[in-house]
This record gives sequence, structure tokens and C-alpha cells, in this order.
Amino acid sequence: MADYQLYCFAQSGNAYRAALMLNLIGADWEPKWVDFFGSAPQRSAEFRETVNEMGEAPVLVHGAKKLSQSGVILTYLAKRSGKFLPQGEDEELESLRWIIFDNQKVNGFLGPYRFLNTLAKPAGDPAVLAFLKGRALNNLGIVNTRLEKSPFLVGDRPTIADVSMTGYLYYPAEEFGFDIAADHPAIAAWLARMSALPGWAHPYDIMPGYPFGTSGYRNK
Ligand SMILES: N[C@@H](CCC(=O)N[C@@H](CS)C(=O)NCC(=O)O)C(=O)O
Repeated sequence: MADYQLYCFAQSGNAYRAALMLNLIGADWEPKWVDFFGSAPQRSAEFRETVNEMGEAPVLVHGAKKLSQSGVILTYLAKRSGKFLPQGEDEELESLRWIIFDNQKVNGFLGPYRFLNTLAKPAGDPAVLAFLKGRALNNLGIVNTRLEKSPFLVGDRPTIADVSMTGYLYYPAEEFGFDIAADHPAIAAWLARMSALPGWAHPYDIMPGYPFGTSGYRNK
């Protein structure tokens, strides 16, 4: 058995943060596919009792530990590996600040928007979609402005704040109906810097669930 198991699925940008981090630190890990849109185990009483009481993916299993919330998982892996770890109190607080902003207001809006736009049957209410898109674009603009000033969110080197922020940003533009990278040049340049890191991989290549409805991978 691998050192780490990750409950995840290919369409989840929330889970991608954890999968990407495991890859970037060179961890020995294996995915446990959550058939989120099919049998939906995350909704079962058993999942909530034995895996995650919050009924969410990702969940990282490491020995007897089960961790949920991608920000917690990233913090744990950074502390264990010493990689992508913010250094000192100022950096720690700054990194946490961007992780919370990301979870709530960047990928926190993009994820539900993409779900209602592409995956939900029937698609979401147009007024809800317009609200989520407006919020997401406003907040992507804030991230873009930040990345015009520094190569990574917390300065000159990548930290877990950057890993978190990648969440949904590598998924194809057609899944959103707008092109985040084309519309935000500083985000595009930062995404290129992140994808040049050793161990980087696309969500569809490292988490099962591609194509939609299967437990496969894109390039395997
Ligand atoms: N803030 C959480 C978000 C996790 C999350 O919402 N995951 C989705 C899958 S992409 C989920 O499991 N949703 C189930 C639900 O909200 O009931 C994190 O970063 O881990």
C-alpha cells in the first residue's frame, strides 16, 4: 500500500490541490476514487461516520490519520516534507490569508459555477450562474493584480497558497465558457511557472474519473 491515500475524483479542483501537492513533493500516494456523480458515497452515512463527517472530498489518509479540507491537507504535507512551506509568522499568515480567499472567493465560486455550467443536469439557473461568474471574475482580477506584483502569491517562491490557488484553473476553458488564462495575463504567466515545477501534472492525468462517468485517467 502507498504511504498516502487520497479520496478524490478528476473533476474536483478542491481535490486537485491535494493531488498536485502530493505529486510536487514526490510522495508515494494512491487515489481512492469517489464516484461523486454516480453512487455518490460522500452522501452516505457510512462515509460520514468513517471517512469525513463533512461529506466532502478530498480526504487524505496517512496511517491512522484522516485529514479533510484541502488547506489543512496542504499544511500537513508542507510541514512533513518541508516543501512549499511558508517561512516565519508573516509568511504563514499571508499564505493562510490567500488560502482562505481562494477557498471562499476564487475557486469557491469557480467550482460551483463550472459544476452548474457543465456537469449539472439540468444546468443551473441563469441568474445563479451570472452571480457566481461575476463574483469569480472579480476575485480572479484581484489575484491577477497580486501576481503582477510578485511571481508567486507570497513572494519569490511557491508556497501552499499557490498550490491551493491552482484548484480549478487548469481545467479546459470550454468547461467555464470563458478563458481565465487569456483574460488574466499575470495568472497565465503564474500558471506556466507552476506547471514548470517538477512533479506538476494536470488534474485529468492524476485523479481517476476521466472521461466523465468512468474511473479512468486522461493519459494512461
Ligand atoms: N473547502 C473544501 C471544499 C471541499 C468540497 O467542497 N469538495 C466538494 C467536491 S469538489 C464536495 O465534496 N462537495 C460535497 C458537498 O458539498 O456536499 C476543501 O478545500 O477541501
